[in-house]
Amino acid sequence: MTQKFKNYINGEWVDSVTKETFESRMPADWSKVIGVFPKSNKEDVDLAVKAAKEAFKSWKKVPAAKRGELLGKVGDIMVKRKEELARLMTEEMGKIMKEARGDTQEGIDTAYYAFGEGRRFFGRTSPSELPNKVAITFLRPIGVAGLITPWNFPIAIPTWKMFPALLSGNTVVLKPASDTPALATKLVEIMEEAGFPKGVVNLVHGPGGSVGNAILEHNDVGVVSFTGSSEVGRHIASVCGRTLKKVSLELGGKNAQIVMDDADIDLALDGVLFGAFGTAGQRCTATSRLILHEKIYDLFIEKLVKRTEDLKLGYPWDESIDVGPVINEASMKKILEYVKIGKEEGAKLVTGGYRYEEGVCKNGWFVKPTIFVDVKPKMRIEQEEIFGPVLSVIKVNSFEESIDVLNDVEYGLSSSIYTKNVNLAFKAIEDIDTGITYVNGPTIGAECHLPFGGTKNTGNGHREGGWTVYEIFTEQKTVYIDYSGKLQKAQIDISIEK
Ligand code: UN1
Repeated sequence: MTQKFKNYINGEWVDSVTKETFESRMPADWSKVIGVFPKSNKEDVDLAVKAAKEAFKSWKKVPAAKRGELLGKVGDIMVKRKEELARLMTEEMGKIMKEARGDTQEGIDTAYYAFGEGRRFFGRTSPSELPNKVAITFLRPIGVAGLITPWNFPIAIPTWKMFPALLSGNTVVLKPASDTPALATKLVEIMEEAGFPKGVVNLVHGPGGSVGNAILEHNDVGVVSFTGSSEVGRHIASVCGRTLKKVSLELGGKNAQIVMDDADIDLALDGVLFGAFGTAGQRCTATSRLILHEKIYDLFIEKLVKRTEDLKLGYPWDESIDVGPVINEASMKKILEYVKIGKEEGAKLVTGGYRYEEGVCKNGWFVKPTIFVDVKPKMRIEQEEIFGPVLSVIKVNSFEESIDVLNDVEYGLSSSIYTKNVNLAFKAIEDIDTGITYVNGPTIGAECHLPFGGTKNTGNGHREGGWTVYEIFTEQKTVYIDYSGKLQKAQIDISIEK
């Protein structure tokens, strides 16, 4: 019997108003249905926002330390259910078991960070420019937060947004990706078990076109946070511009790893294999370009191709597997379309480049890890986000050229340089225009307590993670307290009393 899932609105598990449904299936074996979910629309969003708006009245009054304690409890439950969540993630999203545990761990880390933040939800104090007067700032919640999350980190990213939003005193309406609704439901079940008051956390399943847009257009939603493509991000920003909502966007990437001629080659190889083919290349932070110094180019490629061909594809819940499927058929087709484009552009395909259908992989969306060499800057495969296991290798003859090539894309999320030369490492840190730079590490693997986000078309200037995500979900209140007992005029009473 196929499991039927529901929306969570005002503390109740409910069907959508229309009673329409959609399915979630396994990318590793498309014949298997994970469950059936409500295909919601604007009316469901209206109910969720109404509940969230009502709940906000009392939730904002709960002390931040107490809100944090609930999130700490969420972390504790996630620790207990880590294996179960990870296993479900291999089934519903398709990342391999080790990475699925990592994704869940990132959610646990985010919960405990928020727990701690509850006791250091600090404002500032400042002397006034006038005597006998002081100024204080407080962090305050915004109201209802509309959160639209992707499928590639189906536990971690909803926690990145929900936990700081809630700790800050907002209530939330979560619209998770339609490819991973069961995982979002499990997370909300855990939050229900932890004991959030009704209406504080709401979950509405369904398509971006109806549910997502209804959230963006709703007058009672005060802040929106979205992770996904730059194309959708532009649309979200324009609606939020028109409706004057605060909006935080985490969008595309075209991340590169540079390997200089003095680098530890085997270390750089381990890095690019993990960065390019981990999560089947479906991370915003994935390494999709490898920029090699000409002196090590041939040797590096020879070793890389061999190591890539050794990667094992199969069911992601099988612990011996290195690469799982991509998320769905449309995604696989898009990736294979880019392979075609790469060949037409004159890049040289040295391994992979096709759908892999051997053994257990026959019923899933598997793409053999793919490498193009002799890729030239400005080729489409070098510029556009592919979101799959496809790596473009570019040859350069100097450090300066490697930085120019790295920077010459519309995105600026993550980057990496392998070198033993400390001067080059620091120059790279200074000259690379991305939000994140790794030295002697791959482009993936950001930690939850540090700012996460990118420059240029990767976003609109906000940073999730760490302390910076709290800037997204709060308003500043500035308070002036005058204890002089007389009218003092700022900017006018400027003379110093003798
Ligand atoms: C993403 O792909 O949107 O840095 C998030 C990493 C992970 C998060 C990726 N911790 O690779």
